[in-house]
Amino acid sequence: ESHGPALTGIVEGLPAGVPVTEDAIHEQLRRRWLGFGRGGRAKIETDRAELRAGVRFGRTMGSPVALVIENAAFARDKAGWPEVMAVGGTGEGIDKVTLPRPGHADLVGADKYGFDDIRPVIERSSARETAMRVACGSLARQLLAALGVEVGSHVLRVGAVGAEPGDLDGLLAPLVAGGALGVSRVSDASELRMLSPELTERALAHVREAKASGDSLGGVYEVVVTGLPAGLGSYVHWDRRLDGRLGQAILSIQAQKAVEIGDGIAAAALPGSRVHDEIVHRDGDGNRDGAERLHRASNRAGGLEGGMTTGMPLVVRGFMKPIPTLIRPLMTVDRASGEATPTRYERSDVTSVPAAAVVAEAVVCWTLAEAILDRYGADRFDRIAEAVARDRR
Ligand code: EPS
Repeated sequence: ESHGPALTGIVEGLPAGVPVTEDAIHEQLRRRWLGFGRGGRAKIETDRAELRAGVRFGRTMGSPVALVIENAAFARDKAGWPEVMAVGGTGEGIDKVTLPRPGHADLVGADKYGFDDIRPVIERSSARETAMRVACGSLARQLLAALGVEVGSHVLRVGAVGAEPGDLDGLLAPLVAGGALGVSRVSDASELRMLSPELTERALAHVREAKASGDSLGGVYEVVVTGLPAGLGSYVHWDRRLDGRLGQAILSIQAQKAVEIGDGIAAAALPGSRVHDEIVHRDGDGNRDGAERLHRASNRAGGLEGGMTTGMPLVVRGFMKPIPTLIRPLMTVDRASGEATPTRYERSDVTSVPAAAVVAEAVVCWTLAEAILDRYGADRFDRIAEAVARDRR
C-alpha cells in the first residue's frame, strides 16, 4: 500500500545467470523521481530496493527474486500511518475517508468492495506501486541490456505545451542511431525530461501556471527501444501480438488513457502510399545475402509489423490524463452524509508525466523480456544469449 510499511515484489520466471545489481535498480528508481512538478511526497521518499532472494554473487539463480522498498512516509508523515494502516485492531477512532475524488478509482472501488471507508482503495490504486514496477522492470531491463537491447524515453508534451511526433526527428534520429540510452541521457538532464531546452522552458512555465491556479496537467511521452532482434511477438496468436501486449502494459499504468505505436494516429488520416515502410536492401547494392539483409527505408511502423518486431527501433507513445487530485476542489458527494461537497486536498503532484515515461520504460522492458523468454526461453541465460546472437547474424 502507498502508506503501508513497504512495497513488496516477487519476480518469477527469470532464467539463471542474468547479471543483476542493486545499483542498476536504484538508478531506475532515482530516474522515476526526476521531473519538476512532483509534490511533497518526493521530499520524503528515497526509494532503495533491497533484494531479499533470488540473486547470488551478482547473478540470478533461476528462483523467484524477492524485493522490498520501504515507504519512508509510513514513519515520517505526521498522519499516523502505523495506526491508520494497522494490521490488527478494529480501526476504532481512525477517521474514515468518505469523499471520493472525481477521476480516481475511489467511488467505484469503494462500492465494488463494499467499503464504508475509501482508504483501502486510495492505498492500492495509488501510483506509489509504480516504484515496485520500476524495480521489477529494472530486472527485465538488466536481462535486455545483457542482450544489447537499450530502452530510453523522453517527454513530448506537458499539458498544452509540446512537440508533435516527427517535430523532433532532427534531434531524435542521431540519438536513436547511437542507441536508445542516448535519448534518456539527454532527456534526464532536462527538468521535464524533454529533448530541447526551449521546449523545457515553455513547459516549465506551463507547469508553474497550473500549480499557481491549483490545477494538474497530463501529457505525452515516447519510449524508444533499440537493438531488438526481429520476430519477437506473434502474427499467429492474438494474445501474443506485441503491439497488443505493449498497449496493455502502458494502459495498466495509472492515468494512462491512450497508446500510439509508430505513426499510428497520423497514419489513420493518410493514404497507404505515405504510411508503409518500403523494403530495401540494407546496402542498397543488390540482394547479396538473401532476405536476412532486407531492411526498411523508413520506420513509420515504429518497429512492429504483424504484431512482431521488425528489428527497427521500437517507438511507443503514452498519453496521460491530468492527475485527479487537485488543489482546486472539484465537486463530489460525501458517501456518509449524502451531501454535495467540494473535494478535500492534502498533497499531490501537479504533473508526473516525466515519471510516467520512466514507468512506461519499465513496463516495456518487462513486456519485451517476456517476449524474449517466450521465443528463446531456457533455464540458462547463456543459452538465451547464444540463440539471440544466432538470430541476429
Ligand atoms: C498518489 C499520491 C501522492 C503521490 C503518489 C501517488 O502520494 P501521497 O498521497 O503520499 O502524497 O506522491 O506517488 C508516489 C508516492 C510515488 O512514489 O510515485 C496517488 O494518489 O496516486
